[in-house]
Amino acid sequence: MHPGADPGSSPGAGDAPSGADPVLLVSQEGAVRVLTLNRPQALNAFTTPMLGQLRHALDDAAADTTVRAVLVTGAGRAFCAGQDLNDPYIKPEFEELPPGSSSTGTLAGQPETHRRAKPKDIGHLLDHYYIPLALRLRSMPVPTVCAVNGVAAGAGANIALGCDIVIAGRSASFIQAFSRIGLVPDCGGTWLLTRLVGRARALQLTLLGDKLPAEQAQQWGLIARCVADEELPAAAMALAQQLAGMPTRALVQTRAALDEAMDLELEDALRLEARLQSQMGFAHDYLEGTAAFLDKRKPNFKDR
Ligand code: T3D
Repeated sequence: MHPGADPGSSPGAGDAPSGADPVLLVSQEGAVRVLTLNRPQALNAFTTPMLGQLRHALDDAAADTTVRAVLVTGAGRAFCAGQDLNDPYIKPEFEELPPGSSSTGTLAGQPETHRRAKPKDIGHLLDHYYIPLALRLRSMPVPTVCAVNGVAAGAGANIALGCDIVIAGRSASFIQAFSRIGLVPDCGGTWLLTRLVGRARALQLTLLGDKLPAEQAQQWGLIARCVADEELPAAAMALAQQLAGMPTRALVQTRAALDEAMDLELEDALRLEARLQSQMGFAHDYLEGTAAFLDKRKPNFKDR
């Protein structure tokens, strides 16, 4: 697929051949849309078709008014190992040079040959797949939960951290794997990590590329919760169902206000809160929430 093509619209490397397991599973439990990354043989590493499908599935969830929360998780022993390094979009390619040319691009462990790397702008993958995906996730009109069921590396870690509430199994871990292969963090890692854990820890994670176990990730404030592996599916679903029963529009505006407040002076943050509170005050869910409290009954929230 070429940059600019509609992501997810045509098959490509890593896509499921017809009859094979789909690379993304989509299901619904009540008002919770569940999206499961499904390439367990490659630790759910992202291929371009998979990235396109994930984005389309988020678009569908956003457009479907029966959906009031989204739960993202992975099949098998990993959440996601980041970009599939075999994907032709980013895999380095070399061309042989005629004898006598100056040799470039020889890789360690390979015989000395005359070859050079073919120029390839791997940043296109970010422009056409990861940036739209990360922005889609952050602007979902419903709350998002990520159940990290195993290792989350590279873009896989940052897609997880881009969700509103991240809950991980005890055996899960987070790896900013980019520096290990000569890349810089992407998929929002620079923005998210500095906000979540501060500059010192963000630098430690991204420069060293070491594995951060889920328990430590929780202690650092990188994720919200860490539970026993066997409790993860039920705990993540309970969380998503709880969010789905809450006043969706107020939750989503809260996310937006928290993100914006990071870059605001106190007075501007106070004024933003007042503006949003005015809007919420006219909405159904505020009237319902206060009426239910006063009537001592369970509220029935509807706004999205
Ligand atoms: O500009 C751009 O567009 C670039 C965008 C980049 C975004 C990124 O995400 S860059 C970072 C890419 N990810 C990585 O570098 C992580 C690579 N994987 C690993 O380091 C390790 O697999 C893990 C630490 C995640 C897990 O290790 P372990 O020992 O539990 O599993 P394993 O044996 O390494 O992997 C199991 C299989 O999954 C294995 O295949 P095999 O040998 O059984 O056939 C392995 O090759 C495959 N796999 C794991 N990660 C990837 C992968 N295959 C393709 N791409 C992967 N990223």
